[in-house]
Amino acid sequence: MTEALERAVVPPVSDADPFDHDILLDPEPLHQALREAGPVVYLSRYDVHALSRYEHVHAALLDWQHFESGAGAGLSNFRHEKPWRPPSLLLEADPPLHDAPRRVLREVLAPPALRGLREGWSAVAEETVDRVLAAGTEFDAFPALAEAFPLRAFPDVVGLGPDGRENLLPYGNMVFNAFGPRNDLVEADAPRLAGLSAWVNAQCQREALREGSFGAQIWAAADRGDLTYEQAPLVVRSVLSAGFDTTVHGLAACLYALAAHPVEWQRLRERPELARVAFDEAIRWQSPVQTFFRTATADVTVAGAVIPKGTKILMFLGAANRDPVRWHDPDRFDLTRDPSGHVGFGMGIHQCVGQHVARLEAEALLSALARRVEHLELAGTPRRHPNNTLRSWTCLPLRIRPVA
Ligand code: PQP
Repeated sequence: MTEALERAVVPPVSDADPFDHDILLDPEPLHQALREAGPVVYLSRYDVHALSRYEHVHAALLDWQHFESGAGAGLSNFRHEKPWRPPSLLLEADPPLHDAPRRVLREVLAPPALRGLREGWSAVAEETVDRVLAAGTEFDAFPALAEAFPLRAFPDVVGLGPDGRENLLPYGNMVFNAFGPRNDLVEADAPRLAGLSAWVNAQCQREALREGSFGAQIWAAADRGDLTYEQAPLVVRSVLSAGFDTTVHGLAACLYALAAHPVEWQRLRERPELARVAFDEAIRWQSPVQTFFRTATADVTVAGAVIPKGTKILMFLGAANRDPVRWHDPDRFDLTRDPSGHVGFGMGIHQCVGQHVARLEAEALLSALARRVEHLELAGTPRRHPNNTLRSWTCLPLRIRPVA
């Protein structure tokens, strides 16, 4: 035996199903068990290796040369299985193909490009909060705030017409289920797949997008030769796939965190400039995007364990974001900590290109709420909705005391 083989570590095996409903609804016990079992755990049900400690998730996200996205960011391996739709030029691509679409979208969604949105979004947020307050002191914040605000703020900016916007969230829900195994959640989406895809694909066409909008700017990049005309609609599709459910459930996570921690709500009211920290801490604490896969481009050794070439690696972002080795008192939602470095937006070349949009939405909504609401608390048990990737919500009952 060679020395290298003698030193190879055989990773522990788990038959847990991370995509089981009960685990999707309450993933922390599995996360803890996986982190404690070892840096690499073999998940026998899916024939994949899992990473759940911060150090190893972080390192894998940075190492795109060994952990590729081009074979799909879900369980399905695009080298062997036909993807359910043409692969994303951003999420499901590697350099060099990834570079041009990424550069174009980064410029469209960059902080300077978003500056002009702040005032309008603050007004939309105030109006959204006012409507809620007019209706009483107890309400379901999931539809009334977490869904309502992004759907009022972002579709116009993307350039969508008025019709069919009710398809946005179901389409995203389907996209995020599709990264998981072909389980009951994917089956449940199947009847709507063709209809939702047809609507989304139609909105990606140049004629469907308002002049000057983000969508139009993506097409203008094709006019400049920064993208091909075949690529432009797919980059718009990425915005439609990624831009709605993510912020809806991210905002829901943030509202839940603040309602469940009244002391932190007071802190935010006293220092409204903490809105962005509150959002990032909520992203760390809840990890709205729970998991993504990569594929090994070679036999890759992680902490002594060999992950065979061509196999999938499941990265538990939510587990890394609560790794006690990286975070002090990780289960605590705490506005006095510095949450930067969390992997809730990923890390490395695929790190969320929409994160500035998400933060601006959160800042607008939280600021409007903090100005008008003195006290915030849960008025009942929040309900989650299982999704193979997104930590999703369906009901978030809140009780508030408005500012006198
Ligand atoms: C979490 C891109 C990004 C964004 C796509 C696509 C879909 C989802 C996401 C995941 N995503 N934040 O279709 O290009």
